[in-house]
Amino acid sequence: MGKIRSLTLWHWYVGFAALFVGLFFGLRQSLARAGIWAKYDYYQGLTLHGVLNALVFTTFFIAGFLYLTTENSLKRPLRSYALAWFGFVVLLAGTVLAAVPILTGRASVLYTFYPPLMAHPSFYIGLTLVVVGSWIAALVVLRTYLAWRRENPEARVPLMFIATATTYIVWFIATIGVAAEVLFLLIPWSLGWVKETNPLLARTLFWYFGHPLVYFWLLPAYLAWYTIMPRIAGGKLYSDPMARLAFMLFILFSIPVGTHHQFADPGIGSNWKALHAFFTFLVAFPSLLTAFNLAASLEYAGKSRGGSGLFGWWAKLPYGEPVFAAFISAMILFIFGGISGIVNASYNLNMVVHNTSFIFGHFHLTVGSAVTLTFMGLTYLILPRLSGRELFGRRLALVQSYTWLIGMLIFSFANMAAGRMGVPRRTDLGLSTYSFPQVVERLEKLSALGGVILYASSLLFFVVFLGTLFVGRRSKERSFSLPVTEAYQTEAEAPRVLDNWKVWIGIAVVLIIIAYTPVLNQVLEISPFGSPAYSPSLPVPLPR
Ligand code: HAS
Repeated sequence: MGKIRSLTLWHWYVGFAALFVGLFFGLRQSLARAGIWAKYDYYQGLTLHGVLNALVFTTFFIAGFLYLTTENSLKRPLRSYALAWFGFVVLLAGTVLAAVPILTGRASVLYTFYPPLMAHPSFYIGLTLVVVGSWIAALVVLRTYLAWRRENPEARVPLMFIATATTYIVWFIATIGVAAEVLFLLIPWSLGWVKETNPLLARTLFWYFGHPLVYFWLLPAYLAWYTIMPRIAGGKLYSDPMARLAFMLFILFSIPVGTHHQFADPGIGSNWKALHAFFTFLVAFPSLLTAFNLAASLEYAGKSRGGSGLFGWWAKLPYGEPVFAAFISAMILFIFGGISGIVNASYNLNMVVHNTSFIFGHFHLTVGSAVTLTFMGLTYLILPRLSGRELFGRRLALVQSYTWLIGMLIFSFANMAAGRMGVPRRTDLGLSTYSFPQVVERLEKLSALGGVILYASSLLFFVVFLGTLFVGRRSKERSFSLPVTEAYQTEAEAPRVLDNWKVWIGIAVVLIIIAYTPVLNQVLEISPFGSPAYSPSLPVPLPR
């Protein structure tokens, strides 16, 4: 099992290095929008922030973490380590290829890289390699599962592996969309082989990928909340079968919903947008199941720690334990992230909030909190085990989680309020000619305050991270096993169909065909719909 240590750690080193740089540009964004520290290339900074945090950090962290959960849940070594390391090298090479043009100002296309914004070809080729690297990681997990299945033909799949595999299934189906966009549209266009590209088709393929991408981020956090958090809280998971059902529903509904990012786009019929809106409400359902299951698990934990009454258990939870502090803060923030997601998904309300700062209020509560803060909590749990050192600065880690909670509440609520007044996202407000009521100025200052608190909180995280690696007290044992939770309602009570991948993947494919055939058909019908290239960073020349 020792080989897993360096494999996971190296993925995390790269992931956290990306986060470190990306978070600085987050601070710069919030200060620039408030007019406090405005002089810099806003779009280059926004691209660095989005790509490094949302794409690079998450992919490396998740790949490293899911190797660990695969070994832990299946209780066998990966097949094979050489392939896993090869995947790491491909991921790294892709990251470097994509990062160089961003850093040199030749790929200021934001993390969604919508055409007609054009990047240097190296950016698209790098992203392709990142996707290929993640497929290799998924292949390693698949091969390990198949070997386990051969050795254990009758065994139930452990919940931790259900979560691991669901993450990669959703990811694999989703990345087919972005692979098609990049390979057939963006790379030939950026290399000058074709003069124009089709922005609507590219956006549609991107969002086929882009929405399930958010569940690729979320599901490893759910894995931690379901299979680790109840034990840390001192209890058990309320229902294993309900958790399995939630993961299977994610396979069904993560993908046929992408058009909810395109409600304002022309060329796609409102009936099909309404169908995607309907599926979006269905994809919120497994999260509602999760909220219920986890709240019940926390209630059991609080009661078994001596809490009583309707709310007395709440006070008994271990808020002074850094891992729990990070998890519970992430979960509380996700309640607001979920509510704002449902606002976004409502066709008519979306018209009010689309392309406003409400949207990044939403996604900082989701990927920026539910996911990132959970990953930080996992680091507090796992880094000492992998490094053989005790967690450095337990108090700092506690302060870090709660300042993230406070900073994010200020940041996101300020931006959601400003968004409702029409403040745009992805706009250098310092340079824009919009004029807003004075209250907006105050909200932007409040958002900057949230940004500063968040940045300070992230610095604390890096102090704990590096302190644990280099100066943490050496602990006697080094362990690669995760503290896995037991369940009150166990897997034995779960119907067998909840482990049957073929059924769920099969239904998912049918739903995707129903949701996407008419949409793609309409988009292609109004093609060719070409556009030449454009760069938002005006002083920076186009790549060709
Ligand atoms: Fe979203 C836009 C709809 C979830 C990320 N989303 C975005 C963007 C990002 C993003 C990055 O329909 C911007 C993309 C861009 O750049 O343009 N989103 C939803 C919906 C959900 C949702 C319906 N989003 C996420 C997650 C993300 C994420 C998760 C990242 C990880 N989102 C949208 C829509 C848009 C959008 C539209 C397009 C907007 C536009 O116009 O551009 C749902 O999955 C949310 C369901 C979640 C819940 C919450 C469950 C709560 C739990 C915590 C329980 C807590 C406990 C603690 C138990 C229903 C599980 C104890 C507490 C006690 C009190 C006891």
